[in-house]
Amino acid sequence: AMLETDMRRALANQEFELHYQPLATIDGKLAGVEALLRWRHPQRGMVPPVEFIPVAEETNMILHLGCWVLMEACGLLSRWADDERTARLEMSVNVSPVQFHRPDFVEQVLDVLKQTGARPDRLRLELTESLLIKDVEGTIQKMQRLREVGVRFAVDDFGTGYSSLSYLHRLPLSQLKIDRSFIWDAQKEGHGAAIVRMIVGLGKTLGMSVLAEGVETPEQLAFVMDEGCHYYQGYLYSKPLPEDRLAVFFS
Ligand code: G
Ligand code: G
Ligand code: MN
Ligand code: NA
Repeated sequence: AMLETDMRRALANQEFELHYQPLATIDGKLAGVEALLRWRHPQRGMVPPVEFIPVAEETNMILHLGCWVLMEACGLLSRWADDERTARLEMSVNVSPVQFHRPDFVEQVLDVLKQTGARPDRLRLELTESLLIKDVEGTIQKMQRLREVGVRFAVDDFGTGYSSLSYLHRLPLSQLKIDRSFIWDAQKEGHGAAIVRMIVGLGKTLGMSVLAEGVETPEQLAFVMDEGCHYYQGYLYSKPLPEDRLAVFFS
C-alpha cells in the first residue's frame, strides 16, 4: 500500500503532474480542458489516480494534493490569458469532497486565484453528486461565495449518484457532465439513451449546459449531438495530454 509519506515525498520531488483533456463544443471546437492528476512514480511508472486518490483522501494528503492541483491549473489559466488563442478557454478542476468540506475551502480557492492571477470566470470546479448531498446548506453557501466572484461549477459523473431533483435547482451549477456509462449504454439495449435524453431535458429546464463524457466513437458523438448535448469529451476528440501537446488544438 502507498503511504502518506510516499505521497509527501512525491509532492516534494515533483513527481505529480497534470494532464489536460480537451473539452469540445458539440461541433468540435475546443472549449476548455479538464485537469487530471498523474503520478510519475520513479519505480512504479505512471500511477493512475484511482490507485492513490482514495489513499490521499483517507490520510488528508488530498488537501495538499488538491491545493497543488488548483495552483498548477490556475497557473496555466493565467498564462493562457495573455494569448488570444487561449484567453477564452475554460479550466475544469476535480475537487475531492474531503477538500470541499473543509471550512477554509473557499478561502483556499480565492487565495489560489489571487496568487496566480487567473480569471475566476474561466475556472470550473467539478463536484460529485455525493459531495453535493452532504451538508446541502453549507454546500450552497460555499458555492455561492465562489459563484459571486465568477467561479462556475459542474456535476461530475452525473446520473450515477443520488442527487435529489428537489434541491438540484437550488445549487448554483452551470453544467451537468453525463457519466460515460450512459453514453456507452445508449448503443446497446440499455436505458442509456433514455437517461441521456432525460439529463439533457433537465439541464435545459435548470439553465445548465450538458456535457457528454467518454465519447469514443463517431456513432456516440452523432447520438449525443442528436440528443442536444452542448459539449463532449472523450478519446474521440482527444485523450488527456501534457500541456505541451495541447497547442495543436488552439486556433
Ligand atoms: O484520469 P483518470 O480517468 O484516470 O481519473 C480517474 C479519476 O480520478 C476520475 O474520477 C477523476 O475525477 C479523478 N481525478 C483525476 N484528477 C483529479 C484531481 O486532481 N483531484 C481529484 N479529487 N480527483 C481527480
Ligand atoms: O470522473 P472523471 O469524469 O473526472 O474522470 C475522467 C476520467 O475519464 C479521466 O481519467 C480520463 O482519463 C477518462 N476518460 C476520458 N475520456 C475517456 C474515454 O473516452 N474513454 C474512457 N474509457 N475514459 C475516458
Ligand atoms: Mn471530472
Ligand atoms: Na466524470
